[in-house]
Amino acid sequence: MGGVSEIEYKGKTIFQFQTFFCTFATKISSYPHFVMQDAPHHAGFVSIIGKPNVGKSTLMNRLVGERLAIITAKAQTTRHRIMGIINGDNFQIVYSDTPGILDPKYELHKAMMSFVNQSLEDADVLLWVVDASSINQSEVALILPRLLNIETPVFLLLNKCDLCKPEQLETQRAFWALQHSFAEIIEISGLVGTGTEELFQKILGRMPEHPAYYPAEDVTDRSERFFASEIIREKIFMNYEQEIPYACEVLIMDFKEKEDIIAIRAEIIVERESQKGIVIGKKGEALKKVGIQARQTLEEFFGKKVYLEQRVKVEKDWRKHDLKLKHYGY
Ligand SMILES: Nc1nc2c(ncn2[C@@H]2O[C@H](COP(=O)(O)OP(=O)(O)OP(=O)(O)O)[C@@H](O)[C@H]2O)c(=O)[nH]1
Ligand SMILES: [Mg+2]
Repeated sequence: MGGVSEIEYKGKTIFQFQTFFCTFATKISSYPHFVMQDAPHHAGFVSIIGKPNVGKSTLMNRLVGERLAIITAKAQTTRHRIMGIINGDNFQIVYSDTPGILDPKYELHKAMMSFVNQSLEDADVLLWVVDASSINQSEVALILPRLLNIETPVFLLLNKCDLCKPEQLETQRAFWALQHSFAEIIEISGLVGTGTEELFQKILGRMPEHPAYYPAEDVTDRSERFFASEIIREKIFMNYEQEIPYACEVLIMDFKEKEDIIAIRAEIIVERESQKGIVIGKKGEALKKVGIQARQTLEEFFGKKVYLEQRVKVEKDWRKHDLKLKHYGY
């Protein structure tokens, strides 16, 4: 089940973190086939972009079939580029979930937008997700200029179609067709699964002939510590209102996996003393609730019992400090 193993391949050491249902491994730059295959192999990168809250993370989880990216009803949930990898007999698709595109207001936003830019550069296909249940002209001005100088095919995805009447979808389709020469315009619902099989087939049809980029067992490029911090952050987003979720960062100070339990020590960083009080709550009740919810999801994710210790710490205005952000992995 759990544990870390080392694999030696052509002088390179690949570390594998094995859990109940996921395998994480570091990328090796060009990963050749272990097995000779008759049919050509196709592989490529697919980046999922769009404004905040349109359903990018929900879609990636659906396409990968794992709950990799955290999802909440609040905008700006995702702060990093997270890869989700699927493998078939003759293909590998490396999806990237990205933070929602916005006008940066502080350094954290700038770092988030640099992750978006990176994912635009290396994509073989771009999935631009929009919320078809609410037309928003501003996202055209915000996102379209980024696509004008790239030749990558762009699929415009009319997401949340489960919330739309057929006439509304027709209006949306006509509106978006006028904005750009999209390779495809497809109605989908990442939540329900409508249209996602058709989408997958169309993505597969665009994958270049190429060997796999990652070992076939890999599901993501991210570490177990990363997912632990994201799961705790998800519960913070769900339990607090207004500025609190945005002022919080979660650092994993310790991640010790034993045979029957994982012991995790997390620090929740806030920007001000007043926020610390709110996060902890009266008699520690608010933080306790976050802890209970996080532990439950962590146990589901890692397939193991989890002992979770949380502490809240103030790092004044961390969102505006380059150095602190670098230290936190941005
Ligand atoms: N009805 C419906 N809701 C959806 C669909 N896809 C996502 N949602 C909901 O929309 C909200 C935002 O979903 P996310 O997947 O977190 O959106 P995101 O684009 O990743 O958001 P950021 O990370 O903030 O940029 C959540 O409440 C989802 O449950 C869909 O197809 N239909
Ligand atoms: Mg997201």
